[in-house]
Amino acid sequence: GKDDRDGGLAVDEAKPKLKRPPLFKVVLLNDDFTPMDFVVEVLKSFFGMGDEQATQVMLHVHTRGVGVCGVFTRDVAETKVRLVNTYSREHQHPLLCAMEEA
Ligand code: TYC
Repeated sequence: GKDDRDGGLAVDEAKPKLKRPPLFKVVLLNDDFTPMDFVVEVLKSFFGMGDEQATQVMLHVHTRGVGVCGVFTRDVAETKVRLVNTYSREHQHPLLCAMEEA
């Protein structure tokens, strides 16, 4: 009860449900073939980055192998991954986008 005689352990104690949703990192993977300019355009178009940040992230992926494009809820992350991979395939580039729980 709210007088806390039960220490908040009563089975009828309703906890306010304010849980934050799980978040997912959307990442780009490096490859040997996708042009750097194409990766920069993807980061600008699908992730709202400016020229400078997009170039930094692209170079990070190029040198480290993987890099974070952004952190989103599950549905948004899934949609970003699908849109980027479809766009890359349409342009005959092997660029891979993926998601992982943050
Ligand atoms: N490694 C590519 C090249 O040298 C560039 C590249 C960067 C490709 C990032 C994919 O996610 C990537 N042209």
